[in-house]
Amino acid sequence: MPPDGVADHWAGLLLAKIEARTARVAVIGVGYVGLPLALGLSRERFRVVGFDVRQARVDELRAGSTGFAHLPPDDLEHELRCGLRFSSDPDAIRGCDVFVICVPTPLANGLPDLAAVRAATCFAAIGAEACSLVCLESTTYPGTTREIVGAALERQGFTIGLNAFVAYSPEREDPGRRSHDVTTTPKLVGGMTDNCGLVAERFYSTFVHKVIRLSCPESAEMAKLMENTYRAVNIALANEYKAACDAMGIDFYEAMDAAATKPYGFAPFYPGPGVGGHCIPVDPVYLTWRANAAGAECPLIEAALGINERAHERALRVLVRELRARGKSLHSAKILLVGAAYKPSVSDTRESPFFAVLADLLVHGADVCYHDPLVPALEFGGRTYASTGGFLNFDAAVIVTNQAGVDYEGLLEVPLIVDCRRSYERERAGVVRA
Ligand code: SAJ
Repeated sequence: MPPDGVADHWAGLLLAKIEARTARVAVIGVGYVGLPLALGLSRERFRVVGFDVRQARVDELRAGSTGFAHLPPDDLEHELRCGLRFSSDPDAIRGCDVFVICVPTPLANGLPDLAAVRAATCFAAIGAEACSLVCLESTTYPGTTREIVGAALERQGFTIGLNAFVAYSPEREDPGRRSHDVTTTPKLVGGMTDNCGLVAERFYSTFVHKVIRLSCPESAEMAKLMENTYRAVNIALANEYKAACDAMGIDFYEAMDAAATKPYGFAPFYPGPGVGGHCIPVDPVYLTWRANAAGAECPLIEAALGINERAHERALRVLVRELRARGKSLHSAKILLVGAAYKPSVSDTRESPFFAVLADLLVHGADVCYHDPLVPALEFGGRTYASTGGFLNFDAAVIVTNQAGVDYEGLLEVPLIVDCRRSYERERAGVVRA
């Protein structure tokens, strides 16, 4: 029987399948967001197909490899044995009852690039048959769900809120975090209609402990952008504090740690040579782009993004100053960069500030190597670099990311270390904080 409060025939049928766990669910995009979601749904005994356009990704998952250092294979291997499937064939998701879209939303030439969202939406709209729920999880600007997902389903002949249900529910996946996972992180849901919101809320409530329903997709889209823009602006503020503290001869870290003892109204952020990942440097641009298009200026957000983009210059300044103090120049100096990943305990190098620092050093004629236990090799400027094992014979090292698994005591072999991440809790000979 359809649950009470749901008048419509199709919504009731879909809810009944969701409640009974007989609903077939397609997760479109099985990367660092889609894979944990597919595993969580499979654990809840839904029949799940993980869809990805990359055949190599499908093959990797079918072979039981998550492809991420922070996601061990055990869970995947178990769910594969329980029926979790992966495919790159659109026919594999035809007729699914629920489609969840978890594809990248990068920038292209500094502007929002929704090509993957449009393609995934087409797969869902074509795959949807009698009645389906389609949820977009990718971080994007307000209006995307309605203008792209809702419109695509309407072009297929569906009536949103009657025989197709569309909602936005931002992903809150934090790679490497141990304190929360997909089931314990509160989930926002905003439906295009009341029925859409209800169906989406009931769907997520089957495996997420706390689901917060909003009045529309735009509120949920904006909430997500607020979350990540908050981080970008506060990281920029930390970078500005650091520069001011250096100029005044104040220990930034002592002052920030002290301010962080305030039990309310404050959250600590720390400086670095830049902001990496595919969230924090990117998501605020989705906000400013849409706000500007609507006639609103965002000078604070844009200034913050500029501060973060230039933060690598501070690391270079300190390195040049300290080499000069030792009678050396950057030209032909042997420099070791430590930490290529965009943050500790991950192997992801997307948008990592490592590349800005590397470019600076190469432009100045330095001979550069890198060390990152989680990033065995990388490409830059048409050249392949492999992570070095030893620390001998370097003039200086620059710690870009305080990556896990680095032998920081052994690194002290290097006569000069420019530490951009407070990798050493107390002052050490040869270590200069940038
Ligand atoms: N960073 C700083 N100083 C800081 C914090 C971060 O320079 O005080 C740098 C990091 O080194 C990194 C970049 O910013 O290069 C982004 O770091 P992040 O800690 O924000 O990590 P992300 O990009 O993985 O952000 C994710 C986001 N999760 C989702 O979007 C679901 C973000 O919303 C989370 O708040 C964040 O993880 C988290 O809290 O760890």
